[in-house]
Amino acid sequence: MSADQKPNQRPELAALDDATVAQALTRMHLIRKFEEAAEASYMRGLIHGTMHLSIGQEASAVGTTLPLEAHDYILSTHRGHGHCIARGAEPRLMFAEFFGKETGYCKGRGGSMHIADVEGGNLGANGIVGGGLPIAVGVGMSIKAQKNGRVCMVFFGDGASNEGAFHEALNMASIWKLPVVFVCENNKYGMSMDIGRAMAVPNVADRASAYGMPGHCLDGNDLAGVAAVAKVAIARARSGEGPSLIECKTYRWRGHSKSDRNLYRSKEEIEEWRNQDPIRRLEDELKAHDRFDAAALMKLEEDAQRDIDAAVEFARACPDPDPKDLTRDVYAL
Ligand SMILES: Cc1ncc(C[n+]2csc(CCOP(=O)(O)OP(=O)(O)O)c2C)c(N)n1
Repeated sequence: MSADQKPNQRPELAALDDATVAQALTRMHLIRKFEEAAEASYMRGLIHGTMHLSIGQEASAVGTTLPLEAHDYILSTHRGHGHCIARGAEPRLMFAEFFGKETGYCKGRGGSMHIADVEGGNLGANGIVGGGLPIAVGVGMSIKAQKNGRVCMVFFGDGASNEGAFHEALNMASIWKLPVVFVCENNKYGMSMDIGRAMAVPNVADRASAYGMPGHCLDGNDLAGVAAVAKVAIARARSGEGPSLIECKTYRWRGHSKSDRNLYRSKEEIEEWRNQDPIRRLEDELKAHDRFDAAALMKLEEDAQRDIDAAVEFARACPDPDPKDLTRDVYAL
């Protein structure tokens, strides 16, 4: 039976065929397992510095990128592992980057916050909050000048939307009708700052009207709903009508970074959002409509876990960079 023949499904879910849903679910599992393995690696002293996990935000990363085409671009943030995987990055090359190995996406020189895979359409993550926004405007200008029909999707947080770069980027992208999709992952906090104390309007998406573009405020834990709206925004960008602003309301289950003691939010709040787990929500809906049975869903999860375990082993076994190559890719103009 094809997806659109299944009874009583929301149109957003019915629009996704089984192969697409399986791919989306696989990527959501890969993100979750990647983050869990990253956390475990940190605890075992395998990586240094810090990292920012996006457990709980999987539907936003996967749903928004699902309608992108292979030649489209994304730009990511400090909380970017999920965006890379959603765009199809190979976890073993990501772990190699994470562990600072020569085989990583950026030869181990970038680490967690600077994974780029230009050939795969990922123009890079960014440790500067809001840093991707003006870059997206530049990419949009380049796409427009080259008339190559591509789209650039840029991710940022609710905190970043209070920066000047956000407002300048949206304004310029709009007046020049650039093919950019702005995706705000509103996880309620910028470090420890609750969004209610940082913004004068209730929704980031409300700001779109000031820049003459559509603003979509979404349940960011609903994969199918996010994908449906992203599809509309991507089509608008590709057809030359200009940018859109999508706000995915979601939540990070973990602290901001490894130094976060989580003193600014309650256990009850965290528990409430854990009950809206985007992966389980999708699985429950698929089961309710007899699209996948429990065994098929379990297999997708187990396969993802196996891939992540193998990725960690691959990366651990890779050689460290040779100190004599320290300045190899350093240049000055
Ligand atoms: C320009 C800039 N200012 C401050 C910081 C320190 N900083 C890192 S992450 C962060 C919070 C970002 O919050 P948000 O944009 O909501 O993203 P989230 O961490 O919630 O995903 C801050 C203030 C930074 N990296 N860059």
